[in-house]
Amino acid sequence: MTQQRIFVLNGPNLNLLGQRKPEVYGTSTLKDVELSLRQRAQEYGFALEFLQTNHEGVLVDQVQRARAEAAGIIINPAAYTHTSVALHDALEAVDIPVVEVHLSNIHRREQFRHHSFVSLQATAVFAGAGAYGYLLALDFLAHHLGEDTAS
Ligand code: CA2
Repeated sequence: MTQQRIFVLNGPNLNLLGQRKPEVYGTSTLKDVELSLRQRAQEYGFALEFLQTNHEGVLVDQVQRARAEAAGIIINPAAYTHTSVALHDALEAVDIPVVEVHLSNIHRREQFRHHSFVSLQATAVFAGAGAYGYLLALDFLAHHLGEDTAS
């Protein structure tokens, strides 16, 4: 049986994770996040595609790819969360579960971060759990997709 593929998409500036603003975003680097996700994905038997980009169009392209190639999407769209109708529209066209992740609790922050275009299309949202939110997202997908066999 071919492994189910999960796309993990990260938006602008998340490559800086662990280098600045630890009081807001924690001390884990994006590489740390990727490694812990890969370990957990292996336990579930998922194949993981992990990407960070600073470009909105690249995120849209990857969401369109995921339509055909993935069983689920985990996405931290970073600042595009609050601005991108293009991402909203791309996600609207996918039939697979979409889990939105934010390291910080966007609802405790500035007003402009309270609205998410992505949440309108998300199956589930995790915000404020730090890097652990990505693992929660994967656990949720495993449960949602009926693959919850990790010990
Ligand atoms: O809390 C989150 O995960 C965010 O998606 C992070 C975005 C922010 O625009 C969203 O409102 C909430 C910012 C990502 C930038 O990450 C940095 C990490 C370290 C240093 C500077 C930026």
